[in-house]
Amino acid sequence: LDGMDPEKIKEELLAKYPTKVARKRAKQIIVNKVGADEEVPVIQSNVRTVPGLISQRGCCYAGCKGVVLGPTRDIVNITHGPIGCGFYSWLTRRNQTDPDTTPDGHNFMPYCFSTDMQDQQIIFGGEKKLKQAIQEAYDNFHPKAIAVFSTCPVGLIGDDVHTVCRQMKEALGINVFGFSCEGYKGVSQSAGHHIANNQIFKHVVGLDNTVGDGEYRINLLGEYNIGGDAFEIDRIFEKCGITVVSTFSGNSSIDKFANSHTADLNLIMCHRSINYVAEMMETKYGVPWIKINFIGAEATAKSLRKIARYFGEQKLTDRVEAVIAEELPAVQAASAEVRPRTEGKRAMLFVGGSRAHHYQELFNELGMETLSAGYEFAHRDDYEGRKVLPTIKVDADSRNIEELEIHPDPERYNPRKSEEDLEELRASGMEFSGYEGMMPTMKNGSLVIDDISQYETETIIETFKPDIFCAGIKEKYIVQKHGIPMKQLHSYDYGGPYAGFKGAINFYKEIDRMVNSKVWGYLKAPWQVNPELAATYAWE
Ligand code: CFM
Ligand code: HCA
Repeated sequence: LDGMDPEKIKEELLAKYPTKVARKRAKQIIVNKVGADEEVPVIQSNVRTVPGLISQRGCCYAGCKGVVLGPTRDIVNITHGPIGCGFYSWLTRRNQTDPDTTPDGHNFMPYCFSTDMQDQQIIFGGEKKLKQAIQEAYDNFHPKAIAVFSTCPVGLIGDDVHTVCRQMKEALGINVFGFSCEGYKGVSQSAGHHIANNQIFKHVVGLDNTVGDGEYRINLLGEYNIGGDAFEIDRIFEKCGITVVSTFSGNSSIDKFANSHTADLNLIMCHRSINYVAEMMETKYGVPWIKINFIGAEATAKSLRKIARYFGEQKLTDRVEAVIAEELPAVQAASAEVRPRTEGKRAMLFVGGSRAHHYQELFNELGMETLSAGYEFAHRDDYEGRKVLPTIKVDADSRNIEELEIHPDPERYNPRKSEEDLEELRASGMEFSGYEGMMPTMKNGSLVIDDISQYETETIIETFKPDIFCAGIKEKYIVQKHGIPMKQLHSYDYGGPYAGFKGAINFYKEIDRMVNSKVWGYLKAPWQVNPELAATYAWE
């Protein structure tokens, strides 16, 4: 941290807050310290934001409708609520799709479906209008499935979306299911992920038992095809001879969800948003899961090797090694080209629930250090790693995993390796339910900040003057006005893909361009040019 004392900086960050707020934030602003056996300090997370602090977070509805179900191309996703919720969750996430991969060519993503709730429905109830909307969507599009997402007013007025969905399912003869993902539930998007996972598991997974072709059949969980990332990952899988049964949920389709329990293995990329599906699929169908990461060329190679190790066949191992050997030279040439210009630069990352960690891989490959990072809504396990028990049972609206029945035909639908095989893999250092958190991989003294506020963002920018700051659209212009380049790691600023080998090359070029642009140095606020204006703009 350039010789600055991180504890002092933490003190300075807290000094402006009232005592009670400072006490709370102190538990969420942590100076990292990695001890023996990857022991790291406890960080408070997944707690309510203090009212008045300007947070980066979104809502439960965003996590359910936007994040988990949004990238599914052939479900008609109807927002039950006032039009704004539907409009602002309409394609802003840049989850790409390839309609050619659905036999009937269905792609409803370019549409924004909403019941457009008015005063009338708020006062007299919205169930009738919801029924009409489902009917109208069916008549116009003839989809295989319709999903309904509840916004805040639905919970407040007590519309029973689940009964409406059940009735319409019977009437139309297609799958219709609802989500009680009212925006106010929980403390962030995270509650919405959980609700989405539960319902998709309950209403869709397991409906089609056909075991398809492919020697190494996997599901890719927690990858959402932002900026086309999934297309690059698909390219790599195809070269390796690995068959993707279903994704959850980049470029996904309802039929593939329904068949996903027949896969041999679940790969989890964004653990935060999808771990619940993995846990439930393991309990009910015996599909084990491992954590992988395709952000970063090294991480991609490591993940491919991990998959090969799970299947334990020389043929796959050889193929994976051949693919890595074929892909890496171009990546290494690209990093050698930019590294003299990026080496030693400093980054800060404040994003969601997994990218603030995963993208540190790519910065490492550029020789850049991450001074400070944090998630918007992740839980302690995402920060502290395998030392912390998964938080599956403590989230909002949890389904009790112990209540899940095991599939009646385990011979056919239980692809789990024998306990002895799994034990052997574990003994060879292979993790199953364990995974790495952000803090054990970060340097001592780096500042880890959960649910960072706008005030804290501005303060650490002024203190450290990082070479690049990564976050979302709400932070973008504040950061740029400080004369610091800002890269959106949600939407990729309309670039990408950044996953896999080709993605890494794209990212190197982009970051090189950004951290070496002279334009930021020319940026001066009016009061920096004319000091007499300072009084006019003063705010304290
Ligand atoms: Fe997972 Fe995501 Fe993320 Fe996430 Fe998100 Fe996203 Fe994100 Mo925005 S599922 S936690 S809720 S990786 S939408 S694709 S970019 S905040 S870091
Ligand atoms: C969400 C979606 C979001 C927002 C991104 C941003 C995304 O949280 O509802 O703030 O720029 O990735 O699109 O995380």
